[in-house]
Amino acid sequence: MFGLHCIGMSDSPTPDAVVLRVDARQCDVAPLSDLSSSRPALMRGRLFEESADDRMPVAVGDHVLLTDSEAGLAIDEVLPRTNTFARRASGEEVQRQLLATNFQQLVVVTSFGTPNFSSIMTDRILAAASFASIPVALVINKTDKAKRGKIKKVIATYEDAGYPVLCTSAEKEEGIAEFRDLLHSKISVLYGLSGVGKSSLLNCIEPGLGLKTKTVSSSLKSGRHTTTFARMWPMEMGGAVIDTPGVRVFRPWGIPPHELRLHYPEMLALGNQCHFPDCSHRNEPDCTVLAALEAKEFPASRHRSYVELMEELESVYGGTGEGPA
Ligand SMILES: Nc1nc2c(ncn2[C@@H]2O[C@H](COP(=O)(O)OP(=O)(O)O)[C@@H](O)[C@H]2O)c(=O)[nH]1
Ligand SMILES: [Mg+2]
Ligand SMILES: [Zn+2]
Repeated sequence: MFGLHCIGMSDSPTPDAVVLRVDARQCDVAPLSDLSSSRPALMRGRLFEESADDRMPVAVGDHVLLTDSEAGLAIDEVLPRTNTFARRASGEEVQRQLLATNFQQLVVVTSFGTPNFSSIMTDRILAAASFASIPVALVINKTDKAKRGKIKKVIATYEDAGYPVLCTSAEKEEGIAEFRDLLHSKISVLYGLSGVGKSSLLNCIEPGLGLKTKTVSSSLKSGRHTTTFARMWPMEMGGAVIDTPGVRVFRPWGIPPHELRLHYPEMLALGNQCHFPDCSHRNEPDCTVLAALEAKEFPASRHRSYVELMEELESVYGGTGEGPA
C-alpha cells in the first residue's frame, strides 16, 4: 500500500506518504494516492535535532519518506515544503509551531455571536498568511447571530482590503453551496477561534466526516482544553481539508516589524504616497494612512490591530530587528 522509497540518486524523491495528523508522540500518514488508508508512523529522533527551532519537526501536510519495519513505520525525512503556515509557539523560547504545510489556501473562519467577530485575531492571521504567501479567503459564519448592518460593515472592511469574503450560517444552512465551491478540489486549511463553527461547516458539506462539534459553553466558558490536533480529511468531492483545533491567541511567526505594513494590502496601496518611504503609519508627519484614518476612509479596527501587532513584533524581534533568521 505504501510505495516505499528506494534510496536512489534522484534530486527530488517521490514522497512515500503525506502526514494527516501529528500529535506529541506520533503521526498518521497515508499514501498520496489514497488518503483514506492511514497508518501511524513514528518520528525519528534525528528530525527533532535537525529542526531545533520548531516545536515539532513534522506538520500536517508534510510529504515524507518512510521506512517500514517490524516496529512499524518511521518517518526518516521531511521533503521540501511548498509553503508553511506557522505561529510563534507559546512559552518563553522563541520557537515556531508549524500548523500546516503544502496546501493551496487558508480559509480563515470567524463568527458573530459566540465567539464574536475579532478584528485583532482575524487581522493577525491574514497578515501571517500574506507573509507566508498563502492565498486566503475569509468566512464569516453565524450570520444568524448579527444584524445586517453590522455584517455589512465587516464585509466592506475586508472586501475593500482585497480579501474574498463569504458569509455563512451552518445553523441556517446559508452560504453552504458557496463554501463547498470554495473548498472543491483543493487542499485547504480551516483556521480560526475555537467555537466559530469550523467543524459544523465541514459537516454541512461532507456529512460523512461526522466531525465532533462542541457546545460553546464547554469550549469557551469553562476554558477546558479538548485534546485535539490538526487533521487532514480527504473529501468525497475531491480535495482535502485540514481542520485545526481552536486557538485563543494567534502570534504570527517571523514577520520583521518594518515589513508588517506590506501585509495590510489596503495600507500598501495608500502608503506609497506617505512623505517617508519607510513610514510606519503610526505617528509620522504627512502620512496618508493616518490622514485616511482621520477622514474615516481607513477602517479604525484595521489600524488598531496593526499598531497592536507592530508593538508585539517589536518586543519580540527588536525595534529595528530583521525578524528571526
Ligand atoms: N447560531 C449558530 N451556531 C453555530 C453556527 N455554526 C456553528 N454553530 C455552533 O457553534 C458551536 C461551535 O461549533 P464548532 O463547529 O464545534 O466550532 P469549531 O470549534 O470552530 O469547530 C456549536 O455549538 C455549533 O452548533 C451557525 O452558523 N449559527
Ligand atoms: Mg472543531
Ligand atoms: Zn504613512
